[in-house]
Amino acid sequence: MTTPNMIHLKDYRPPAFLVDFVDLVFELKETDTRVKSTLTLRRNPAAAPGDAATRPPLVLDGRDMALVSVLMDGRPLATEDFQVDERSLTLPDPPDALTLEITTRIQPQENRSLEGLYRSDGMFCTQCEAEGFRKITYFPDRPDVMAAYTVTLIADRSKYPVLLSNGNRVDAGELSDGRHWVKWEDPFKKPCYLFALVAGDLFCLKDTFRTKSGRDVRLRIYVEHENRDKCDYAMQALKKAMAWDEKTFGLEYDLDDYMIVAVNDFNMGAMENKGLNIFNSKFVLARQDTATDTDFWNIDRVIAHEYFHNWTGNRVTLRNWFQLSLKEGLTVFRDQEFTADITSRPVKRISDVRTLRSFQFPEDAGPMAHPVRPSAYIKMDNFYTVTVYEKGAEVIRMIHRILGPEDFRKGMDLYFERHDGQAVTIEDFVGAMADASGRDLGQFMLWYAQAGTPVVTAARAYDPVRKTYTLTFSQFCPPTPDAAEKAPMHIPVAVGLIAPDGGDFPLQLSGEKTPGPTTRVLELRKADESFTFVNVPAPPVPSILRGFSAPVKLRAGCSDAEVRFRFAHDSDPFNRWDAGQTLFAKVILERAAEIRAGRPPVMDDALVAAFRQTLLDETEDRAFIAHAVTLPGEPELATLMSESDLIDPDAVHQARRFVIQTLAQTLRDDFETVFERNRDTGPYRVDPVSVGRRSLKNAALAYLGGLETPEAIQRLFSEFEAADNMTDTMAALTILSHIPCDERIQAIDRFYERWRHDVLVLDKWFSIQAAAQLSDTPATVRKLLDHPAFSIRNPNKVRALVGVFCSLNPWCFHSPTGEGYALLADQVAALDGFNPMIAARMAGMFNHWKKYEPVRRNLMKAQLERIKALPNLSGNVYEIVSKALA
Ligand code: 0A1
Ligand code: ZN
Repeated sequence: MTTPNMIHLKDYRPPAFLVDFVDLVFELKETDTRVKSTLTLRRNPAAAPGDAATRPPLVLDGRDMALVSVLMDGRPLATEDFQVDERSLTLPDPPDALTLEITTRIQPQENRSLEGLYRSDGMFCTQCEAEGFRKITYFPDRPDVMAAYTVTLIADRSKYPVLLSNGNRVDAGELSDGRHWVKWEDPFKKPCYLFALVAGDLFCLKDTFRTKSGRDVRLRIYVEHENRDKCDYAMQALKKAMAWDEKTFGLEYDLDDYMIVAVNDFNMGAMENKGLNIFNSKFVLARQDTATDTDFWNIDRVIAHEYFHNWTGNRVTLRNWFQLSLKEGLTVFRDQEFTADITSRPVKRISDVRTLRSFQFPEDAGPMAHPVRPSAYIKMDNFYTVTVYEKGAEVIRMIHRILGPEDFRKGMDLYFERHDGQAVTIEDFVGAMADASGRDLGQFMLWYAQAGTPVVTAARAYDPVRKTYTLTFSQFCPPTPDAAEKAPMHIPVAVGLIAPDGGDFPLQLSGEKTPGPTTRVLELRKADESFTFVNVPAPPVPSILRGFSAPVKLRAGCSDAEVRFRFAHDSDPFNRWDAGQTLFAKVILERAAEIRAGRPPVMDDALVAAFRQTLLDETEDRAFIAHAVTLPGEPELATLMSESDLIDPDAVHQARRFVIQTLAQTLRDDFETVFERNRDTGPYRVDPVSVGRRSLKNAALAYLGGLETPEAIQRLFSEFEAADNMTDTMAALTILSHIPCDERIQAIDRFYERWRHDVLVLDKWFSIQAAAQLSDTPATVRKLLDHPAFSIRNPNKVRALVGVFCSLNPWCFHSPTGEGYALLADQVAALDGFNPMIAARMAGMFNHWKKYEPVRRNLMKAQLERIKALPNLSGNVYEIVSKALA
């Protein structure tokens, strides 16, 4: 194959033509949809004009469709006046202002890529971000071309009674042949990636929201009729998000209608199309018996995320795709804050950092490492990453921390005041923050330009005579494929000093007249830097990087005793949790080393004591305790192991199991106590207290189940049978799924029988089996690929079975037989023919092959080479595997 083209940020040029108005008419038919697009275009005054000979042509993007006709200013174009190829339609010498009427034909029924216009179950829907609009009609498909749209949808009335597009419904009518039509108008200029349409026979849940200025917004959630009783929670989530954005950022909704449609076939989580969000049904549909606590909170999170995009993404959009984190990092930060406010702030922080460390840190240390603002891509779809989203949110969080909440809010206000209605860059955002606060964020911009996770080392010195305490930091950012040398960054490090009695010392930096608060943000800017605190009466235990104030790896050089002390006393809940994780990881990796050396592992008694103290702490939030007694997962442990050694998934797995079982045996009575104490007999509710109780109860159950005794198995089975909600059902079933026994098989079968008609619940059924830590899991997953309820066309199914197996069950995926690897490569090959985006996501699971011991490394390499040699490989997969192999 020919090597696909790289697109570079440095090559960005403003568009040669702007589009002011777009009128679209869709005649929707399953196999042959006709799209008539009327564009009002003019030369962009801001683009390089060129002279008569070099005036840029008008190039419209388009692919996978048939061109029926092109009219310019009402007259058919002669064939010599334009060119069409696989990727574009070009008018070499158009006038400075023109209208084009372009008619195309597309085949939604055949579209399995789930971008552009496609069918999901019985409905039509669209997905245009990033570059799907070009599969609908010829258009300058780039986010800096913003236009006002009118859209008319024509379809069979009985099959498609509901016809939706962006903005306001302005007109409708009947046709004589059983078809009807609806016309929509979106008054806000938008890039074409925010265009959407939906047609189907759908149930509609209605509500209203009164905005702070007193306008009533009509809220609508559209779902398939069978799901009508599963959308109430999503509606409440939407109203919470709308109220929160008004209160927190003063941002009000701008249209009279807000619509959400749930579809089963969707490549990502959801999409923020103006006024018409399209959602993966997994983030809309929930009932206590079908969805877990995590599912409910994910609905809050994703509904809020898409709603928040209306300002951060839609009203102010991107100049080019390199700026993706401008909308995504900022919107993730906003949804994180929302969740923190409606649930528990410390627990939310802990779970976000868990995600960051388990997925983003490895990405930043692997072949796909890229800055929060990438500088080049082959396929933009490959850059919807944890780096752009989650690290991007961390970068915003650091600005928030450096400026403080008031100045951050002023910066947001200034950003909207300056840029509403524009397509802008990350510089514009950071510039507004700098100007509103008077802070210099010049060096801070490196966070957007440098890939890799910085390592911050802290050394300390206490002077008992002067009563001073000096912290000396050094920072180093490891090389990544894009750059060997990195400059020092501007890193906010929140610090506290813990007194011997467990309380915090007030902090007074040398040069300050009076002591300040007990947590201070130190701003590192140099490779090496010291900060001295005065009036420190006794040697403290330092608590560094409180609240995980920067996405770095901290090396604080603390003794085990100091870390245990922080695990018991740190007033910062994040650092308290983190101290526990540090202890657990160390203990597990030491046991792994013993196992590899052929020595029997031995448990650390001090750790057991510290664990017990936390487990039984009744003063703390239960959700926090549940996190604090949950050991780091195998993926995170593998990453830690890779920092000093090659990864041995067997040793990691055995060591972690050994620690779990030892804790379970030693603290059995305590786990029983915690389990009983947190049984909730009241009605199911999704408030933070109830969720916390359930999570701690189920954490205790997991340890007790780990004993694998007949009584433990019986208990799990009866918990599974008795559960009145999906959280408890899944908790018991998950624990049982790792134990080879008849009850396991029975429970899995019963679950299937009960839920065989619910596609979303069946995803859980697939995931449970894919995540089971049993030696025959690779074979089971193979078999499940042929199960009638599995469909490789449905991304949720692929993620539930293949994705979960490869990313959440490393011990089985990395089976030294290589069956897991072959299975993944087969699926990549099968997917690439029709859904390259999902194929590339799956291919990315091989990214860390070089970090594994030689047997596995070679097996993975062979599969990567096999994929790379496939005929007609997509650009998406090519980009991933060629980087992995480089
Ligand atoms: N903007 C969406 C994410 C998204 C990206 C691409 C998609 O299709 C390929 C769909 C959704 C968000 O951040 O929620
Ligand atoms: Zn987003």
